[in-house]
Amino acid sequence: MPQNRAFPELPDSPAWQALARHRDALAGTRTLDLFAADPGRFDALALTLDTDEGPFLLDPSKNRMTAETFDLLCALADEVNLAGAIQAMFAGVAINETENRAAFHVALRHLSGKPLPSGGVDVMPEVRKVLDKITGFVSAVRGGVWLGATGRAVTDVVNIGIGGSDLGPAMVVEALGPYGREGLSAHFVSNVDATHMMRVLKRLDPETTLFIVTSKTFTTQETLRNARTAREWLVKALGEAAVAKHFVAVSTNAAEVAKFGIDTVNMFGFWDWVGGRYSLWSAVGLSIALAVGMDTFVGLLKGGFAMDEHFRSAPFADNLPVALALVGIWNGTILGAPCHAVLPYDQSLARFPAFLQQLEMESNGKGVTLAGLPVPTATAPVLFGEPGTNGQHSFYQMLHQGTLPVPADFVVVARSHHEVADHQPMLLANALAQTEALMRGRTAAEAEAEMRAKGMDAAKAKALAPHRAFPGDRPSTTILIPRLTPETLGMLIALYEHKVYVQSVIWGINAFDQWGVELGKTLASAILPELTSDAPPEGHDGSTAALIDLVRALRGEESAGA
Ligand code: G6Q
Repeated sequence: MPQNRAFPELPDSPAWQALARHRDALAGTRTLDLFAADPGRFDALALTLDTDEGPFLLDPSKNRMTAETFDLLCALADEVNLAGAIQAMFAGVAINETENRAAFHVALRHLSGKPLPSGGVDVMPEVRKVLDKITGFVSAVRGGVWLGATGRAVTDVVNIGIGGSDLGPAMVVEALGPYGREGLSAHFVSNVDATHMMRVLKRLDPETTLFIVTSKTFTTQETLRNARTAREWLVKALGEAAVAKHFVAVSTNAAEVAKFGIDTVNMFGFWDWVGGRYSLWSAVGLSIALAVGMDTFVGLLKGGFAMDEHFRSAPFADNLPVALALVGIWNGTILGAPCHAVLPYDQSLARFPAFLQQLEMESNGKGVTLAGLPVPTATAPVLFGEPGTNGQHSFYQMLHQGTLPVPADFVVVARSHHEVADHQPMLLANALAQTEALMRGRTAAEAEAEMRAKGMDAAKAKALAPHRAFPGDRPSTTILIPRLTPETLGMLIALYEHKVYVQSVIWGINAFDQWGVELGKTLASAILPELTSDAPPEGHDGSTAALIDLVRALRGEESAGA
């Protein structure tokens, strides 16, 4: 971390204050020195979880932290009763307090066969009923039994949804690409910008296309607009009667599904205790199951379940989600890093950072505690990322030499589904080298000596040295996955879900609501009719009123000229 930044003030509790003192004591220490002082550092700090493919490993040792740091962070977890919060989650307690409901996504992948009650009612029979319905439907579609209105089998599935009803399934379908089947493609349309829909429809044949309208509420403006456009496209080609064979719904709102014109026999339900961004494990994952098959979808659930069992039972010191969360608290809240990069070294995980943007920033981008008071610490950092090695040729410059500290998670996959020539060793070498370079850095003297050794004249080498120096000591965590399978992907997603929950408990905030998305929606509803009206826009600030006028004028010119 750049050393010239002032550390944030921390709350006045014993655990936070102990961490503040520890932080000050560690301030002059470099992570590399910690390795030099303790040859057993990696073994002491790295955590693993067994999988069929080999160990799933979390290595936090390249963060400026010691075993004592973790002990103090665990004391903080005890101070906020994290153990009780984890228990509450698995007991189906209404931990989403502002909406008075459970956040019970763990039930969706609870494969033990045992009951899992929430509010005294075992939810598993309902969960299994929907899973059975999905299994039957997937088998009918993939087996060519479910046919379109003209008797042809489905070749393309289009998920129409947005936010939590899009990002998870889209990310997983891409991640599990190697498990997909020739002849059945999944597409995702989310943006209300017609360009998104049109680009997808252009490639499709209505006779062989199945639309899944995925919306928990079935009132989401963007999704309903897109669904109507898709419906019009289909009806134009095949007639009204075709809708029944080409549209299914995933929702909790049967009345609105019926109103849209989808027979609720073809609706796959879920429950209010499934939050949008935690819903890919539910019927919201129908597009996943169709794209990669039911066995693969169940494999994903198994991976999530394995991480759940670990999370609820492992002591904090050995607990991967807890450790990942504590590293984030240390780097962000305690050392003051405002950003966080997630860098998957696997092209299949290209959408993982986008998925995490929602998971982390919508869950924990909050400024008010559960008690309605201002949060006294920093909460969710700005999260961004791109797959390596592409990111290296883009924004890594800032990670290495910028003035803002950016702790990073390197998600590294050892064995590829495409072991072609030496692509994979090259990818892996880059991943490991980046983590090493970020920590090690290079002094100006080293840079100068290197240039001199290559024959550069002394004055030029001296002048260039500050530009070619790297401060180093930039924190990173490596998550090493043996191979990206349904199970290990499920583990990875659940790892981050639980990380987010742990952090929310430490910050005292609700990870499961998203009131911050409401205001913009309300104002958009007010502006929409104004864009097509002649009346002067009312009740807006000067900028918004002028922009409304200008947009009207520009669009008027456009239609006049069309
Ligand atoms: C996720 C959010 C949000 C939601 C979308 C779509 O946690 O709640 O992203 O998923 O707004 O909502 P619907 O599924 O109701 O259309």
